[in-house]
Amino acid sequence: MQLVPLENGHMNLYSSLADNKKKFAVLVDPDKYNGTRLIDLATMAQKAMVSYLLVGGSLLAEDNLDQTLKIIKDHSDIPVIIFPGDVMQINSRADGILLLSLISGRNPELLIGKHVIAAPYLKKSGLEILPTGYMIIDSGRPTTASYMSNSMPIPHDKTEIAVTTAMAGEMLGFKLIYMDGGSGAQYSISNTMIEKVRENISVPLVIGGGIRSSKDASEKFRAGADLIVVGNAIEDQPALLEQIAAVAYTF
Ligand code: 1GP
Repeated sequence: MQLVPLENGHMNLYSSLADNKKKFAVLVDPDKYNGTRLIDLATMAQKAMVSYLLVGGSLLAEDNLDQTLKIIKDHSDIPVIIFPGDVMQINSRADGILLLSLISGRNPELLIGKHVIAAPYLKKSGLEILPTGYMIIDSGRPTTASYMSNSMPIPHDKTEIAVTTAMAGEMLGFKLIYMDGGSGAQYSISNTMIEKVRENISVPLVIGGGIRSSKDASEKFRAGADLIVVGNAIEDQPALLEQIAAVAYTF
């Protein structure tokens, strides 16, 4: 993948995200990968030409983010995007950060409060900021994301709520819409919901949570996802990484 370097040396992630090609990101939870396991993952991701590595988590119990980013950067040149669960997860070793506003919820801290606290640090970080309308969709069981956000997810079958929320997010100026079942979701977001949201917005659509096979990934791409994010299934079965990367390149 060809990325355009910016003046500050970081890559222009948004242009790559919006180029209408299907993308695949592996979610790296710093609590779950370290040492050889992380090196193996970075090496495998490099070989399979994974589009991005997303690093972060709704709750990090270990203080491993910096070391995780360092190891990844030492072993691959895949663009790294922070997927922050908190303002503490800002780190200049990455290339960019999803600046998430939880538009599915009504918790003001996650809509704007944390962003005000983070803004000066983000400005200094040199990270490319990706303003993201983040939507948690109920996917069968409470997840860390749904619990930690202190907000109610959009019900799995309420497609019209997802559509109108995503539309409002785009109108408010978010550059990406990320619909997430949450890490470890029981089932992934329905293809119908993805199709309808895709029909009604024009910014890139990110889908994650509960994707456990290349067949699942393929269905989500076909329904209209531009970027698929997979975490848990690859932690359990690393070989899936190559299979899903291959699927993304068939579109
Ligand atoms: C969670 O979308 C990501 O925020 C990935 O979820 O770990 O279930 O793949 P999984």
